[in-house]
Amino acid sequence: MNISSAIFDRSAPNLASCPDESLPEFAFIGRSNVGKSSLLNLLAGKNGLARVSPVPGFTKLINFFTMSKTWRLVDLPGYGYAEGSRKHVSQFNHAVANYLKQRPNLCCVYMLIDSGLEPQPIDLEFVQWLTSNALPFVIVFTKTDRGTPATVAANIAAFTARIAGWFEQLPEVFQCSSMMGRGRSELLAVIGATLDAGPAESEPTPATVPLPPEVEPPFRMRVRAGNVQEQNPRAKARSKGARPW
Ligand SMILES: Nc1nc2c(ncn2[C@@H]2O[C@H](COP(=O)(O)OP(=O)(O)OP(=O)(O)O)[C@@H](O)[C@H]2O)c(=O)[nH]1
Ligand SMILES: [Mg+2]
Repeated sequence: MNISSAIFDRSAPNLASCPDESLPEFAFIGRSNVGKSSLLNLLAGKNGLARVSPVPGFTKLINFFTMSKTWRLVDLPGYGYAEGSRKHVSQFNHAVANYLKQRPNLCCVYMLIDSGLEPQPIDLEFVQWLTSNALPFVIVFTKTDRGTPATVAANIAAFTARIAGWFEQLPEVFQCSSMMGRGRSELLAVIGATLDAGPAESEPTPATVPLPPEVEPPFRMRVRAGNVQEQNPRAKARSKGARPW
């Protein structure tokens, strides 16, 4: 897929500040420091478009980039890293959750996972949250240049084994290394196929089985978003000791 232009549109602190809903959007989510902004730059073909940093928690707003004047890449703040006041952390988690759940032109979420790590509970929980919210997503294992091919393959196999029972058909799984430029064409093909197919084809992979009760929503992100009590009165008790994000 050819990208004729890649332009920063805006940084939004909340859903109300996002641009209009006229263009299809593809968003990057994952733990802080997993490589979301780097992957956005790789796909856009423009280093420095999104700001990259070794410091976790660097991206703090919802950042929109318009590609070829016809679709957008969206760089989201990561989860799993809390800096600053609880209020601040809660506010931007609220913004991310709102964006993911309420943006009608969001076509696909790239769920990024560090290929150098064994399955992390927080990533498994996030896959569950995406699934619970019926969001269309693909899984992208990042930083494949860092580990040996055997370690990368073992971590990917372990993660997919953990989530396999939740789906009739697993979400698509990709590998990438922004440092080595790996994975670009495969990930752009996801966008190309979605744009070609139109909205009807971008349905999420449905979960086949109800998620296990102990991991059903309220997901911690919802707890942080502060809207869970109406849905589940046990949420407040559960949120005690939850990760601060
Ligand atoms: N070795 C290697 N390092 C990478 C790769 N992708 C990103 N990095 C490094 O990982 C660090 C974090 O990258 P970012 O792209 O800023 O990560 P992020 O997910 O946007 O992080 P937050 O905005 O903090 O959530 C930076 O030091 C990058 O240079 C990769 O493919 N390989
Ligand atoms: Mg970032």
